[in-house]
Amino acid sequence: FRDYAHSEISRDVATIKYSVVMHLTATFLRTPASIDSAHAYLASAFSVRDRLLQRWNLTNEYHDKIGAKRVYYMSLEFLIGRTFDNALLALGLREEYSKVLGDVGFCLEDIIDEERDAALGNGGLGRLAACYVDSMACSNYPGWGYGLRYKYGMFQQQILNGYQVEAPDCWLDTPNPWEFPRPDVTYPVKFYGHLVRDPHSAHRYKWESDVVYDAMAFDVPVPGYGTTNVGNIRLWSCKTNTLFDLNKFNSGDYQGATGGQVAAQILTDVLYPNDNTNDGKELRLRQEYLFCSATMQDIMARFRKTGRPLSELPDLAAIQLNDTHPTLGVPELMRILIDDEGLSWDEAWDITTRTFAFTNHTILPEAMEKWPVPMLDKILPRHMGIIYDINLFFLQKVEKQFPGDRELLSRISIIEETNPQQVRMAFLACVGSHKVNGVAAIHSDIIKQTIFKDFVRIQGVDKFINKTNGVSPRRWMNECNPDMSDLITEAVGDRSWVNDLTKVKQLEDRIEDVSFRERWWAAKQKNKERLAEYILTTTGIKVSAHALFDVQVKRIHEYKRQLMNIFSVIYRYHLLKQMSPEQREREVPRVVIFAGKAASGYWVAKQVIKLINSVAEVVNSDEEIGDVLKVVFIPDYSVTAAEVIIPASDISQHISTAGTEASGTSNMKFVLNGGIILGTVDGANIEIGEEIGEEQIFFFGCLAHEVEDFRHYLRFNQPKPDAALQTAFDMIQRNTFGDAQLFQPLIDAIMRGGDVYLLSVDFPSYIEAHKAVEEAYRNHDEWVTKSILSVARMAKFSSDRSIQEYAEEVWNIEPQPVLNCG
Ligand code: 26M
Repeated sequence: FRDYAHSEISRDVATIKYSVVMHLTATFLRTPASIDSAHAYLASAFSVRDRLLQRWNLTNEYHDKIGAKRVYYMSLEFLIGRTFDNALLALGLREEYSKVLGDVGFCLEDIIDEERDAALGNGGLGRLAACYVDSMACSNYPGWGYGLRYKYGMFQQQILNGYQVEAPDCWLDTPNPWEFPRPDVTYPVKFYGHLVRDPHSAHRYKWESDVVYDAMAFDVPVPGYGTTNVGNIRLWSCKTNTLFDLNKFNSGDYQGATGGQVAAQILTDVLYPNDNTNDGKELRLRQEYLFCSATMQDIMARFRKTGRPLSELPDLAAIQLNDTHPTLGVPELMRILIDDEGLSWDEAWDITTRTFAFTNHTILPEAMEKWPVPMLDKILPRHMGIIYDINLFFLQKVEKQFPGDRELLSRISIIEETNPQQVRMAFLACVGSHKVNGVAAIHSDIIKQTIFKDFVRIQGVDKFINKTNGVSPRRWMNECNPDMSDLITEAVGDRSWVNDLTKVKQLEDRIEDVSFRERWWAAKQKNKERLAEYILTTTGIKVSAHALFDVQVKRIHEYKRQLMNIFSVIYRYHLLKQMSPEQREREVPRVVIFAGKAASGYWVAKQVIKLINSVAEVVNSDEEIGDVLKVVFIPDYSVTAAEVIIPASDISQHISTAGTEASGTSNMKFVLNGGIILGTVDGANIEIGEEIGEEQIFFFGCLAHEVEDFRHYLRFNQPKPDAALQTAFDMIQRNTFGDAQLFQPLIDAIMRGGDVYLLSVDFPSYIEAHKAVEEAYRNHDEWVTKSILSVARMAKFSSDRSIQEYAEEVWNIEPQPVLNCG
């Protein structure tokens, strides 16, 4: 047994072939006649997984043995995408598997395409969590992600008649090689019920309830690139814990006997498809609590095994809250420490606040999580009581610090005095944590000046810090852009940049190298051809890979202003129609590419998708226009689609109203792939500009500090659209893109709804910025220089840098590399 565990499974092609064939025959019951690509994928994946699980065991055994402090990244979302190719590259076995698959008649690229995305997230926040566990594994930090194993992930988007139609994401209908069920790691989670006071202690209660669900763990290995360490994401799946009601079963009521199971399943059935909105649904609250309770029980179980006193919990565990969604972890830990472990309130509170830290990802008012007190009180009576006490003690402290300031107390109270009362989860997370951070410099400043202003005064400014987001260079460069990655490897001398992005600096030495520059351009060209192919198969639209690829792909949301983009496309179409054929000939041909999902209940966002598709239909079939302008909406945007789209962009748009996009992370991905940004002075765009130089980025629009005045003005005054925007309105209203009535509400939101996102304000400078982009693109040499210089200066935006900062300034953990197998 020890021999197996401590000597690495052989890496030679013959052994790999043997293991793949064994899985084909023994795991999947295939005969040589019944092998198809689906099973070739599964067998290869299982053989890779064997190798990962061995390292997974070594990693966790080692971290336990040395008593390492671990970080637990709690997130309701992990947008993982595919794992197979990622694992092959991490293990350095891509060539070997390619050879083995070739020998049995398959092509690795096709086999990779058999895998379905793990789409357990909505967008930025979920993908960030996945990049962060990747960086923890690659940098050898002891850390785990904790999340939920949704049976249905992010819905699949179809476009029918120009409208978004949602279909369920049945990703678990085929075997999932990347999860490892752990039936022995199962915890009971209570709901509802009543409290019995402990006669011996003022703070202790017994919580009794018949409604108990079970949460069972599934472990997802996270391969570290070029290291033995393998990280872990532990996902909870919900089932009932009373297998079935024997009385009902014996009386023949089979349906009733399993009724509990049917109800329980629902808790982890489906991911809520909301992004930056909080719809306050009770089922979502129950999901959040199931998640928090199982996670806290698991962390405590691991801690108890060490035999160390409870006061040392913060020395062995750091817990990061990915937004407010896992905030019930705070009262849940308090409940365990007080009711189960018998600590005093003060001891428990000290341990809790030293353990938790909180990341805020948004300041949009509609995204702020609030739960009605009556709902919490009914579902989680003990936690409601604990939250009241947390609030009481906090307010008492503040009253002492600032005597008589009633206004202040009502502003900062965790309980909002509305009817019904609501629990402000951001305040609870803040009070329960020792550090609070925003996700880009501007965002961290804004939260200190707005939602947490009073807290800065009360708790001190040092508690509020910035941790600018980052993305994984493994997935977002090395994996998705092999040709550009080979060029970087050539400039650096080896592939070490994949785990140390500071090395891309050396690209600057190649800036004058003509052959290098040509190959750089050719790599982009090849990526554009790959995307053109993808567009053809997914939409049927033929685009020229020689046109400028202008890309906006992200969740559809008013604040992200896809509407402003499509208005500018309409205006461009108008201009082209005014031109003579000779004039049109001289224009830079352009393909405007959109993709993204709208939350199912977000009507305006869905109308924006319809408008984009209506414009696309008219423009693309206009023979006069031809290749000079094409408009494409790629359906079903996903991590895997992003891996094709992002490496192919010339310019990408990140055009949120200043102050509304906390950071953005795709902006980083585009630039890391040699693309240029057209964007507002918002989120991480600002820091990207600082790093790469203002000549490498096209900024436009008003600044965050000007927004309030514009909004105020527009509340009382009609917007004044400039001639260009008015032209776009007119064309829509003349039914150029079908029934104008469909789109009137979009125009009304600007002209009558106060233009909250300031389209009319920013439109003129947006059009000017487009002109500047076009002029720059005409100068081919200048463009290549911008592209190479940008990548060379982007080291800051590796998630490895973000994770190192969190590790040093928030979590107080250190890298613990597992030296090797053996
Ligand atoms: C809330 C309540 C109920 C159901 C779902 C939600 C919810 C889910 C996801 C709310 C917000 C969610 O995600 C927000 C998000 O993705 N924010 C983005 O986070 C990125 C990573 O920090 C930033 O780069 C983006 O600017 C920010 O919009």
